[in-house]
Amino acid sequence: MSQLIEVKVPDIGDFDQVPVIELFVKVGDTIKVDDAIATLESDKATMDVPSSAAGIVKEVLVSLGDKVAEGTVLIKVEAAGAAAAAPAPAAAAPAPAPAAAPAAPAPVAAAPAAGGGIVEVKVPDIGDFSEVPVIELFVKVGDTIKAEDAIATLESDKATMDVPSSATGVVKEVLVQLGSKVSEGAVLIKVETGAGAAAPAPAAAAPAPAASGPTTPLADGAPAAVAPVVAAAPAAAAAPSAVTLGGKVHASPSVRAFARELGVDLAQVKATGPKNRIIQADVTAFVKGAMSTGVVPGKTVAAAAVGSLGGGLDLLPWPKVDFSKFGEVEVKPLSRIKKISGQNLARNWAMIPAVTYHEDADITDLEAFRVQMNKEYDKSGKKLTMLAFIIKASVRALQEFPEFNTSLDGDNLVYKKYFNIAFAADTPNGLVVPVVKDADKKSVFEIAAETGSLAKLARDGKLKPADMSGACFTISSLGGIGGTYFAPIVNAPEVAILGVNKSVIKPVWDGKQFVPRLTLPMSLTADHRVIDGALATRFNVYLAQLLADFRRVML
Ligand code: CAO
Repeated sequence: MSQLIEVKVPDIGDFDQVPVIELFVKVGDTIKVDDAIATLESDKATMDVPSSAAGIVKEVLVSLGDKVAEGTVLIKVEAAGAAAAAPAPAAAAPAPAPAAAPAAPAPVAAAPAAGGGIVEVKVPDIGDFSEVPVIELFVKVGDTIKAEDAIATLESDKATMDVPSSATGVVKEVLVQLGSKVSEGAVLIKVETGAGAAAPAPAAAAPAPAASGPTTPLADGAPAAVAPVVAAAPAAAAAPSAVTLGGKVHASPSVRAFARELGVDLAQVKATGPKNRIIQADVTAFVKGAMSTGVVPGKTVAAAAVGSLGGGLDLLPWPKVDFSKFGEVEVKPLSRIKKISGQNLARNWAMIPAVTYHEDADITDLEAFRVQMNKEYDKSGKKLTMLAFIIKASVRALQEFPEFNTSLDGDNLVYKKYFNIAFAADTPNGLVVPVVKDADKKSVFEIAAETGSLAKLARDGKLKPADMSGACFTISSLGGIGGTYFAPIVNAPEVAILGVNKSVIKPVWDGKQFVPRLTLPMSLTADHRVIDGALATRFNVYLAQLLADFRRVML
């Protein structure tokens, strides 16, 4: 039996009215216990609020920028069953944070220094945690740092904490390394402070010994904040090898975990969040840019099969607009086909330096022949389509211009000796691209019959993966609809695609007079890495000649 569970802001210590700076869930999302729901950020701390419930998000009660406090309901979750319910005792009570995060930013231990000297920056009170691994180190010997600069990130299996410096000065010693396990009081670094730049420690007593007693509160209450973040840290979080650890970056623990999961070096990611903070969308945009360009700055996306180095697209994140502010809207999910083809189209559009070349083919005689043949074969059930003639002519053109029947494979060009021609088929669920295999060995009648049956399978959603694979060249025919010219997107790893629109009678000068000719508008898009403009135009001219006098196909 399902039940609605309210996920609330847990005890966040002294903080009140903290703005929501990131929201990770939307209605309909399936979430697990500990999944990060939102990031809250005050001027002193950043906190990820994890879910206390598993199930489907039914309501999101906050928006970006909303100010929340302990007990504010963030989302309502429909639990799949009792087993999926939150560890929270009751929906009415504030969901406790899974980790015993410090109730408020704990003051950083800073050994005092008078008028300059060596200050030890220690792990502050981090609540119940001990032996917490250092997963990021932001400073090295010689760095000049300011009070509040992040020194290190500690991460247990339940919480992630940035430890800021309590001192301004020059780093003289770094006493921990990645993977070191630390507890409250452990000295992380020693900082040489200049006169007046020292930590605002109360007295010029002797420097506190390493791992000495309790932390010393900052005398002026300066924000020596440890970000008491309760993060959905992955179990393997402490494995720093998964990430290229770099310079100082500002990101919430969940964003760090997300980046780590994808192998992204946050130092390479452009921040668009408040106060130059990296948000999840920035990481996503970085990965998309890297994948679409094959270029990974610093080569730190381990999963990407990268080509040569160069500038990334450096795209802005996709704009998030609340359209309902401007009028009534209805949200419908994209079809599965659209989601898959959209990704392919985006990659092909972004990665292929494509140029589209236009040509008109005079199909007056071909159309007359087609109409005549269809009359003659009327009773046989056979039918010739213009698309089938175009496929047949294209095969001949591919044989004449073998570069069009290739695929790029790194620095090699793979020449195909077979002629499988794909055609775009419009279906209620989106565009699919079935393939006529070995079109060189088939008659125009056979091709017409096959495109007809493949198009029907496409419309009925019954195409199998094998029906859509192995293409050498694609034809996109909008001839049954209209249009004049368009710029089709190359269907990678093919190197060219032919688009055709509706044929129209046009006046054509025959040397003495204008004569009406049935003209087929052709748009050939080719990958310029393989096919240059002269070759593409020759291909188009040749194809137009074939269609103008189909006897040439036999030559
Ligand atoms: N000029 C003029 N008329 C044409 C024509 C052309 N270039 N091509 C087709 N026609 C006519 C046909 O002769 C047919 O007329 P009749 O019914 O009188 O015979 C009519 O238009 C409808 O043809 P059709 O489009 O249904 O059939 P087809 O064999 O030409 O095309 C298919 C089949 C599957 C390619 C087509 O149905 C289709 O889905 N086209 C859309 C492809 C598409 O979306 N491309 C865009 C991809 S990029 O976003």
